[in-house]
Amino acid sequence: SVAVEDPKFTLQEVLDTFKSCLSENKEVYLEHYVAGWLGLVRFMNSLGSVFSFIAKDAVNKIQILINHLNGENGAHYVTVQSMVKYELDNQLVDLTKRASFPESGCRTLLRLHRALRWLELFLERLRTSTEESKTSVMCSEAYNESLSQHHAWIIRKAAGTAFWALPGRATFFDVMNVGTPEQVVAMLGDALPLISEVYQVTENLYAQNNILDLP
Ligand code: 1PZ
Repeated sequence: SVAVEDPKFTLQEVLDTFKSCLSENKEVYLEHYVAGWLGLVRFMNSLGSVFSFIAKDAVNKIQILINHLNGENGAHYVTVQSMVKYELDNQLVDLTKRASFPESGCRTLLRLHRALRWLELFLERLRTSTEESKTSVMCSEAYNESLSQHHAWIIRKAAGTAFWALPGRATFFDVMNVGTPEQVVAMLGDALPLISEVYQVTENLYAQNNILDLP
């Protein structure tokens, strides 16, 4: 597991990455956003192989964004704001159906953005849960309230099946590697407003540009 490879790996570090995402004038740095996601994927992989099909899709999308960042137009991809402007101004986004630009930064990031909302809802449930709470229930409730609305039936079915393989609350807290349950709850209380702000800034940007439904 990740915890064995890197004894310093904790979910706190991952969530802290999202802290560095926002610039003073509330722009979202793509480099840090991507780094935050890579950390989440590492965490997800440490939960077991059942989640690897989910992690694989996330990794594909992270890689697409890294390629944009490292590409010849990388300077336009420094922030999510500059990315959206650059791709829209230059007609590099498929707006109605997937055709010429299946790997636009805008449509790719939108998928991670929607998943971030799931994460926010799930972690908030975890934060306010009790010892008796079931992670699978918290996870599927959060999913049904967010990401599932964007998924086809077959994906929803597969996701629902994977949720039942989630470790219980106590194990989940251990894997986070943050400390006692009380410390986990406190950490989540600190981290969630930051994730929420990154989500909201991105959501507003996409809404203003009318690109919340990119195919
Ligand atoms: C800790 C437990 C993990 C539960 C994760 C809950 C989310 C379930 C999502 C199931 C996604 C299944 C695989 C691929 C789906 C893709 O079709 C979609 C749309 O992309 P497109 O087809 O349009 O290119 N991909 C996504 O919605 C992105 C999903 C990313 C999931 C990341 C989960 C983050 C986990 C963090 C762990 C703490």
